[in-house]
Amino acid sequence: WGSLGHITVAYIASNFVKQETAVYFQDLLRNDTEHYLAGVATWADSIRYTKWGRFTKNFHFIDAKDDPPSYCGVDFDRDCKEDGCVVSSIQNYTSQVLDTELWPWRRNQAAKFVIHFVGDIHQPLHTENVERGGNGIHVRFDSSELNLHHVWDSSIAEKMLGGIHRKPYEAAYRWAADLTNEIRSGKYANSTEVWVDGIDLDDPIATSMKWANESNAFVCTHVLPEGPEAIVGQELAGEYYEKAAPVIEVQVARAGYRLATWLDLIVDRLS
Ligand code: DCM
Ligand code: DCM
Ligand code: DCM
Ligand code: ZN
Ligand code: ZN
Repeated sequence: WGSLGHITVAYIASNFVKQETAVYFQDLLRNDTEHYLAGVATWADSIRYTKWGRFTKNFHFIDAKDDPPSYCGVDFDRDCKEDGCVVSSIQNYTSQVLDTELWPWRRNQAAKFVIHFVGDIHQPLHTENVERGGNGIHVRFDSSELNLHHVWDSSIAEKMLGGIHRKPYEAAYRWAADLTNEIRSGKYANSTEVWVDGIDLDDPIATSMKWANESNAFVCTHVLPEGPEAIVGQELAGEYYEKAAPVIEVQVARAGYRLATWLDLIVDRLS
């Protein structure tokens, strides 16, 4: 996701975590405001192009070698690269947050990675190999020439919220409040149990592979419904956008709610 998506996921999570969880992460992240998760949600993107942060560049996605739209599916052994992927990274950095023998700055950094990667795994194109997660597919969106990955990371969400925002934190805060209401008492209220069914802190790989497969299934149905060739050069801000918007919404909502549950499980384990 772009900044808007990540910050929204973080604000949703802060709306659902237990009080003890909020206190714990406010301490670890050294921020006792309501922005303690949102304020670090994009940090992992800010370091990936730096020299010291280069090793994390593959941690944001898993490249499923599937064949959309006829076959979708992620396979950990087939698709997670030697030096890691979003699934192995959720496991690795979760275990670092849980390891109280590590230096606080390491656990602080690990928490920031977990907050970010639980968001990314819910972006369908972060679970797809075709054209580097759609980065190599040129499309149009409200007449701008963009790549398909960017459209799913940012453009669709920005259009949903009425355009590109000068203040992403404020836009994200409001979007998170809306989605929080939908989760608490609106269209997602009956889904939350299923969203966290089987979530298991002792098996982060199985847990996040479930999230990855669910996300990747949208590549066949909504991202590339007619395959990678058919979408090249198409204008996506019309009918395509109308079908994609609810997918973005549910994926951001799920990511936020699951992140809250994951952080609760971490704090339960530590106390
Ligand atoms: N933030 C922002 N705009 C807001 C609220 C928060 O840019 N309306 C950002 C600034 C910091 C982080 O969130 O990166 C923490 O916010 P605060 O300065 O309120 O602790
Ligand atoms: N940090 C780091 N490398 C270090 C020491 C600290 O990446 N050798 C982390 C700690 C925080 C982040 O960088 O997560 C920014 O820290 P601060 O907010 O204290 O500047
Ligand atoms: N990305 C992805 N899958 C890939 C390569 C990249 O999901 N195989 C993502 C990471 C960034 C965006 O695409 O969100 C742009 O990546 P880069 O700048 O590395 O091309
Ligand atoms: Zn992306
Ligand atoms: Zn990312």
